[in-house]
This record gives sequence, structure tokens and C-alpha cells, in this order.
Amino acid sequence: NNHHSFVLWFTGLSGSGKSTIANAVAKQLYNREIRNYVLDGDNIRFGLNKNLGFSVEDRTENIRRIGEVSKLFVDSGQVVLTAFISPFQEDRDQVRHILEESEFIEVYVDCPIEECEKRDPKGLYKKARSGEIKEFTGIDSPYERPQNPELVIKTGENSIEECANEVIVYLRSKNFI
Ligand code: GGZ
Repeated sequence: NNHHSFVLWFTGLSGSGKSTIANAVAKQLYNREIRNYVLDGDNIRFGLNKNLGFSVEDRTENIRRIGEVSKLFVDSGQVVLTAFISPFQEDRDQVRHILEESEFIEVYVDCPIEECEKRDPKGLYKKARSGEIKEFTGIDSPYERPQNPELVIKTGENSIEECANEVIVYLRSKNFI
């Protein structure tokens, strides 16, 4: 299969659907025999980055390391899909800059915070509202929406399948796959 390697960088609020969409896209890539790997909180924050929390500094370091790991995956010839809030534009730009021009695809998973909070799959918004969790993104820690993302997907309006398809259509239109 003749494709080049790249990073699909999903950014958005907690509960916006980053991991869900990333995994749905990953499955479609797999079906097309494109080797890929999803990096998310489950395989990064409990391992490589288990010494990091949610302060501004720690989030920046979290994203920096994920960027470096993504670069290694790209160097090895694989497609990487990352699902992290990555709330700061500067940190995302930093990752963009350690990769080649066409290797970084910033995907804004755009979902109103009201909807994320309504979903609240892990009850974290509730805890953030009650003050049990501090520095929660969108409540008492900022989220900077992407200034110039390659792609915006609206998980509040479209189904998981539709959103994943939008990503696949984009990748095909730009000859990534
Ligand atoms: C934001 C938090 C926090 C705070 C724990 N703020 O919905 P989740 O649970 O599964 O995804 C969130 C995840 C965010 O980790 P990231 O590595 O993506 O964040 S960042 O890119 O900003 O470094 C949430 C959980 O961790 N979580 N505390 N205070 N999300």
C-alpha cells in the first residue's frame, strides 16, 4: 500500500469524542491495510507520562513528549492518530514544527461544552463543577480552539460514522491515502 506516514492530531474538550473518532478512523485505515496506532490517555498518561498532571506546565510537557513519540512512529513508516485535549495552540504548533510540513493534520473535534458536560462519561465535569477536580479544561483551565486546523469535525451534530468518514474523505482528497 503506497501512502506516506502522517499524524492525525485530534484536539478538543474532554468528552468531545476524540478517542472515539480516532479509533473509528483507525479501523477504517486498518481495513485499507494502512498500519496505524492510536495514542491516547490510556496508553500514554498511565505509562510514559505517568509523572505528569494537569497544570499548564505538565500539559505542555505531555504534548511535547507525545509529539516526539509521534515523530518516531512517523519515522518508522506508520500513521499515528493522537487523541489528547492539547488545549494550547503553541504546544500544537510546536508538534507541527518538529514534523515535516505535510505530516501534521490538526483535526479540531468541535463539540459545545454543554454537550460534553451532558455526556460526562466519567463524571469529571460534575467533579470539576463541585471543585473536587481543579484545573479542568473548559471549567477552570483554558481551551484554545485551533486557529487554522486542517479539518473541523462536529461531533455534536454528526454521528461517529459520519465524522470518521469526513476524516477519510479528507485524507483521500489530499492524497494522504
Ligand atoms: C482535563 C482531565 C483532567 C483535567 C483528568 N482537565 O475525558 P477523559 O478524562 O478521558 O480525557 C481527559 C484526560 C485529558 O488528558 P490529556 O492528556 O488529553 O490532557 S492534555 O492534552 O491537556 O494534557 C479527562 C482526564 O484526562 N482528566 N483531569 N484537570 N482533563
